[in-house]
Amino acid sequence: YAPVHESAEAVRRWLAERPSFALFIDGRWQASHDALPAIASTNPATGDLLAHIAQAGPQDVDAAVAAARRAQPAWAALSGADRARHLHRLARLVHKHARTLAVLETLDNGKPIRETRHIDIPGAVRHLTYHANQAALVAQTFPDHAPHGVAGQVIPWNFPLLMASWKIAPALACGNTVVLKPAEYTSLTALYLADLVAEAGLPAGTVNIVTGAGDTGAALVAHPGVDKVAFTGSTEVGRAIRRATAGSGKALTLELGGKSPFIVCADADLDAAVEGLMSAIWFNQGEVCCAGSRLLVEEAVAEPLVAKIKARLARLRLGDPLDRTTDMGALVDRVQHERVAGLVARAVEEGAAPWQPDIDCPATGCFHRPTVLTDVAPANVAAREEIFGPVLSVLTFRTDAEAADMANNTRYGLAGSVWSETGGRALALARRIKAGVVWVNCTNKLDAGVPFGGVRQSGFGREGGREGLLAYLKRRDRQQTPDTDAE
Ligand code: TXE
Repeated sequence: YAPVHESAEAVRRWLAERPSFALFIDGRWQASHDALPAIASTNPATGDLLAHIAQAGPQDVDAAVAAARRAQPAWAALSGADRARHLHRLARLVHKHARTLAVLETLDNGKPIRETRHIDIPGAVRHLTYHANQAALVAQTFPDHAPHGVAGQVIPWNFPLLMASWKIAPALACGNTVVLKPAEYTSLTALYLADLVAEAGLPAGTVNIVTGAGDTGAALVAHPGVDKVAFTGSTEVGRAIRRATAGSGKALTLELGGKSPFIVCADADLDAAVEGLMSAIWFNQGEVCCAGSRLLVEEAVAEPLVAKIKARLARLRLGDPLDRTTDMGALVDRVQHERVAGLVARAVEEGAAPWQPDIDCPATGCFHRPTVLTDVAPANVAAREEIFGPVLSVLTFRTDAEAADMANNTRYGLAGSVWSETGGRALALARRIKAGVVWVNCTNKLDAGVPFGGVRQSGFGREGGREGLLAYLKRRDRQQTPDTDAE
């Protein structure tokens, strides 16, 4: 392990070379034509300025989509083995730069270095590698399918590089080219990835990265040259994208918000459940789409479980994200920090009882103490709205039927988990939960080979595995040959 300060030095050098970033279009860095004001990217733990990133306007998006269109036929015409070689090269480069990328991600997002080193960056490598392997097999596995063409992809800020790889890897594996828009708070690792895309020798225009805020994303998804739109982010923006693409003939997948239930039965291993909760709601500061943000606990064990949660949180280390002993870092941005604090205040006004551990918390920066809300009524905002912060809402149930009803009493349906030492009971309860994935006696188990995605207002479409590949393919017309498709 390279010490954190050595990687931090590499990041400082990389940032110093480019205090302001251009756009990565057609295989090279290009200045924005639209000349919109740059966006200041800051470190949420300190408030320090990291860099200025360009805000792509309509002409820039146009140029990126045109480059992707030009590159797509040749990319699709490569053999699967050749596409695999390109993706493997990119995966190896991300692996080689993992230490630097981990520090960059931590500085830009605020999450602890332990997580970027062990989860975010290795996860991105795993995703690229898995899809490199799939690239070699796609034509064999899906002989009746062809790529959509150009994929326009918009991603959020909670797992910046990981989300970029979730989007780019399957699209490229299937023969699509890509225009990716990272989130405005956290574009730096995607820009670093652009350098690696160039170094890996991917054909110009295969991957284009346009930075900017919501307007840039809106211009991208509405662009007539985009054939497939993939979005991860808030339900509200997902709805706007669905409206904007309706009737356009574009393929669409949406991975949106959640309010996932974490159900603990009286016969559960409570200590294991507490550790599960640490991952479900306090990992990544709670900024996780599938966060187990609603604890539904059987009344008989509510008191001992909440006592154990509090004892565990009293040992949590909150603070400097670059410190390897830190468990929880800063929220991504001041706006999100205020949003979380505002929702907690509203929940308390509506009758919830708040509790926070008496642990050190930096006085400046976007830090929010882990919070447990008890006495949460089903109508309370904390039982209904995605808070996207380190805040657990506790509700109790008496029967499994009641637990299932409460679990499904939400507009979302992304994930859930059930904890019980009686296998049959856990599985029966799991089956009643309306969600894309339900874990039993574990949580947050994600893998490139396993489809992930939601139902209801958590979106539709799957990422990962066979279904994730199919999202980047369309059925070939019977008359079409593979050659005409590549023209
Ligand atoms: O999300 P947005 P925000 C939830 C979470 C969070 C809240 C607000 O509850 O507190 O949303 O976060 C781009 N057309 N999630 O405002 O706006 C935007 O630039 C196209 C949960 O940051 O959805 C960014 O790249 N794109 C979620 C991306 O959408 C648009 C993760 C996500 O930002 C756009 C993030 C538009 N009209 C937030 N407007 C999850 N489930 O993982 C914005 N964008």
